[in-house]
This record gives sequence, C-alpha cells and structure tokens, in this order.
Amino acid sequence: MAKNLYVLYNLGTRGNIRGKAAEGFIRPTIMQFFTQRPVFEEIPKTNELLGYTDDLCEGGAAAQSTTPSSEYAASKAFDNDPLTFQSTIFYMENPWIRYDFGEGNEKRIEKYTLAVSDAPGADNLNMPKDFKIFGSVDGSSWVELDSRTGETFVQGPPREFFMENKNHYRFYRLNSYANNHSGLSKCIQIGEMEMMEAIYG
Ligand SMILES: [Ca+2]
Ligand SMILES: [Ca+2]
Repeated sequence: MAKNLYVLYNLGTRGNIRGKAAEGFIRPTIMQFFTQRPVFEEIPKTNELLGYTDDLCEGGAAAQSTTPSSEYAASKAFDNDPLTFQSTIFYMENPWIRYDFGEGNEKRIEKYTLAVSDAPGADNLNMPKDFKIFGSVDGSSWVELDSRTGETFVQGPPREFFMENKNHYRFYRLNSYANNHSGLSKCIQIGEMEMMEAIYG
C-alpha cells in the first residue's frame, strides 16, 4: 500500500495520470504522505506488565522438610489464617517448604509474599533470612528462580517479592539456608506464603 502511494505521488508530480491528475493533482505534503501511509508493519507486542493475580495457592498440597507436629504442618503457611504458622524441626538445618499446584495446574509464578504469623507465640526471627525459590515440573529436578540474602520480617502486612520466571511449574519450593536467629534455631516458621502470576498485556 505504501509503495502504491509513493508511485501515485511520483506520477502526480509529472502530471501523467488521468482523472484527478488532469483536474490538478495535489501533491501530498510530507506530513500527509506519512500520516496517510497505511500501517504495513505489525507493531510488536510490548508484553507490558499490567499487574498480578491474586494468591493462587488454593487446592494444592503443601509439604516441608521436617514437621515437629501436625499443629505446625506445611499447610499452615497456606491456610489463609494469619494466626497459624508452619514450623520445621527447631535444630534441623536447611529446611524447605514446598507447594504442589497439582498436575495440569502449572503456574508461572512471578510474585510471592511471606508473612510472619500474627499468633502471640510466633517468632519473626524464625522467618527465612537467606533463601532461594525453586520451580519444578516433576518434583525431582529443580530450577532456581530467586535468591535472597539478609531478609528480615516483622509482624504486619506480608512482604512482597518479585522474580522473573518464563516457565510454568507444578511445584515451587523455598529453601532456607539461615533464619534470623544466630543460635541453635535453624527452622523456618512462616505464617502465610502466597504466590501470584504476572498479567501481561
Ligand atoms: Ca493463601
Ligand atoms: Ca497460616
């Protein structure tokens, strides 16, 4: 289309075309030439980030490295109850917590939140300080998606974390390498963990 317009323009300047040219072809101004030019190139989609979904951790299955008692099961970090929290065994090193979205329910998680429990006995120093997030399609081979060090938490609104992730995974796992205790405690105690997908336009 643009090429045709260009040809018409050239013919017009020579006065060689019939019809309108005979009546006086008006040369388009440069601005008209460009503004009237049809768009012939698809403008690439910008993949603009529009926002994030709500928490998607519903209906899945939680697990963790060790559990002192059912009161502190991994599911307590995904029960939407700020007064409950999961816990791994106090002195066991390198604890982890995992969430399984289920087969056929893979998610491309690019945001997560972590919150200290509001329970009176909750210890914010048992939140993970140095940790990584991994994703997995099968629960056995894991891909590192995010790495954090020196993170601290206080009771109150959840802390938000953002990470780039180009793939859908069924499983997500948080591995803790240290909490904020300097003593014997190696456990993690998370009141609530949420995971969200990014929404692109
Ligand atoms: Ca939730
Ligand atoms: Ca909870």
